[in-house]
Amino acid sequence: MLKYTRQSDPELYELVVEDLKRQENTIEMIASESTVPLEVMELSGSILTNKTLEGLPHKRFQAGSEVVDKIEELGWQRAKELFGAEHVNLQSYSGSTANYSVFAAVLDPGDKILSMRLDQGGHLTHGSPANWVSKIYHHDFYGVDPKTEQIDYDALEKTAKEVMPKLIIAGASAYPRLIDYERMAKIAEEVGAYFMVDMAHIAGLVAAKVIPSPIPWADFVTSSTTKTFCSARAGMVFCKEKHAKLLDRGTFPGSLGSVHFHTMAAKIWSMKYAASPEFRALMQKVLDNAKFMAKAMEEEGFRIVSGGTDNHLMLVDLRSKGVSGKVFQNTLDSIGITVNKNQIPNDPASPFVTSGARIGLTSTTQRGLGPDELKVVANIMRRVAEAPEDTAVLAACQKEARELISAFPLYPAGAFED
Ligand code: DSN
Repeated sequence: MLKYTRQSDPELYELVVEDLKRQENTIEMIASESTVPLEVMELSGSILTNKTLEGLPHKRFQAGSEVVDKIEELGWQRAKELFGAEHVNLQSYSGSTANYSVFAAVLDPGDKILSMRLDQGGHLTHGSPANWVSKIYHHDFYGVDPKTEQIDYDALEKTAKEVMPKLIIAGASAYPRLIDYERMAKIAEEVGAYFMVDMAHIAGLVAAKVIPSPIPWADFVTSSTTKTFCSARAGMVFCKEKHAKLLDRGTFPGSLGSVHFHTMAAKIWSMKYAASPEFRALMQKVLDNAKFMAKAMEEEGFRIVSGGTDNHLMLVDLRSKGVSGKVFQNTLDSIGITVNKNQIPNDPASPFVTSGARIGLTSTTQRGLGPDELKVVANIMRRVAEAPEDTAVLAACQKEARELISAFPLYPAGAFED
């Protein structure tokens, strides 16, 4: 692995090896993570990083584009076929810049956006006061019903009719339920708003057709290509053909510069992989494992926000255990399980402390963990939550976690031999 860096910069090389070991020894349950196939890693580090170009195929601003034009066009073909979309732009560097491309495409400063509140499951780039987007556009928010902890569509509709936003955003980073895209599209149509879905977390599940797709309902669908799509650290945006020019201009020159062909190639490889029966089976297992894990956590005395999950993640309310999300995350990390602290709806605790944790099943499912192992993980989580300062309990949990994960290699043996 990294045979040139090993020679020229051993200090940096050793740190990368250290993180490989950490990844190998960790039960990875951060919902936005996945383990990329070796081809994704290979292409992300390929010679395509050398090419500087702006613009679209056959309309570039620099020379030497004849090969990468073919690559980008291959990507369009695969992406449109995989997701059943009319138009795609594959130039986004991430899920965040995918969102910025759409804002640049359809919004003017001061325009109104209606999106899900961050502390109810939404995303920073959808209008959190902490994000620069909130300085440019006016934001109103919808959230979840306090009883069901699922999106309150009636309240959303009422707010949309009062506010008359130019853009309504669906999609979240911590929402475990399916979203009613049809209803939201109708609301958007009634108030004359564009409808955008950020499917960053669920793109792999959508590609595998194991949950419903937002593509038929939305004007724009944005995504990162990490997370359940299990590909490069990059993004993509789909839209209806009638918005194609707007989107392409919003991407370049609207919000991005030159194209990252190395990560684009990795995404394009993943479009082929995501169409395979193997990927479909993997995504079905992710769903099954998430449902199983939610039940296992309930059996260990945790409350699952909204009573379960329909996707790859769940939100766990930790209050019954008297532990904060911050302590739960840090203590689990110390014994080799990674999750992230997360606010639960109407959380009395701050985002830095939180009363909840978000747990995702993509990475563990990729490694091969199933119900037998997840039952053990849920049991470890209970013991850690109930005794986060008991060093004997933590030592026993660390040993069990390490033994469990060591039976499931991160990558095949010899994958990184030179
Ligand atoms: N959006 C953040 C998350 O869901 O974890 C980072 O990708």
